[in-house]
Amino acid sequence: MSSIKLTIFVVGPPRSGKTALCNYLAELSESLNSSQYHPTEGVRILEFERKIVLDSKKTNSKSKETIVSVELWDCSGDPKFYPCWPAVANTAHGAVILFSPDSKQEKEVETWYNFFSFMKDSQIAVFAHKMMSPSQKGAKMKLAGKLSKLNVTSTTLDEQTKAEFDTVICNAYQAYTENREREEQKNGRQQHHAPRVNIGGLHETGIQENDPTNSVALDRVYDMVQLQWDFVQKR
Ligand SMILES: Nc1nc2c(ncn2[C@@H]2O[C@H](COP(=O)(O)OP(=O)(O)OP(=O)(O)O)[C@@H](O)[C@H]2O)c(=O)[nH]1
Ligand SMILES: [Mg+2]
Repeated sequence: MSSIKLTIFVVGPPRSGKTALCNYLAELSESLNSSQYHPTEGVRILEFERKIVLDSKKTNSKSKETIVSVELWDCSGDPKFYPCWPAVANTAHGAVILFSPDSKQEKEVETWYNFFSFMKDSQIAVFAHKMMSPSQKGAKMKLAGKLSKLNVTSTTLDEQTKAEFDTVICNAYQAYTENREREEQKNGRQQHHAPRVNIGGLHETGIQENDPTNSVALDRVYDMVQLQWDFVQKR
């Protein structure tokens, strides 16, 4: 059992296949048999573990294989929820932006990309998702303008997509450990201040894994999201 839990957001336009992808990654096979469309209301959170292989040069660690707990946020693509995302997006360690390559959705992709602008580009994967197996699956493509610096992978529901997802987890893990090391150094310099709970900036708090304040902070984030959704739905 890993002591590290990474929060990964799966976002993108409505009906692009986010829920189907999340169910596939979490191996919820029963729900894969349903072809009915049920729009996600707000967010669903799925928890599972993935075994990843870390680049030992990047992590300064001897062990190459590690198991991480993943908290996957399957977000609604409906724009009515846009006002909620700034309040919670910065609890993410990584993000997958999914869109349908047959529709003109670059504007939506850019909107979602902007919610995660605090991250390195390596922590964000963009999947051009096809419901039917694309002829060139796994192929890299490019978007225009500001998004041209991002690698876009052509995906469908298959093992190759799981491997692309694992790359996001590895990059998220690396960013997480770098952040933690930086915080530890800073805390060392500041003569060990007590961990601070800072909603909307968990990664900058110096909170340790298994620290109960961490889950208290998360509970408060969830409460805040609930309040925001209630507000949006009443409008
Ligand atoms: N056959 C097949 N159907 C898919 C695939 N991905 C999605 N679908 C179907 O497409 C429809 C929409 O998929 P969802 O995964 O619910 O879309 P979503 O992006 O979560 O949509 P919102 O929650 O509204 O944002 C559903 O009927 C799914 O069953 C896929 O890879 N293969
Ligand atoms: Mg959905």
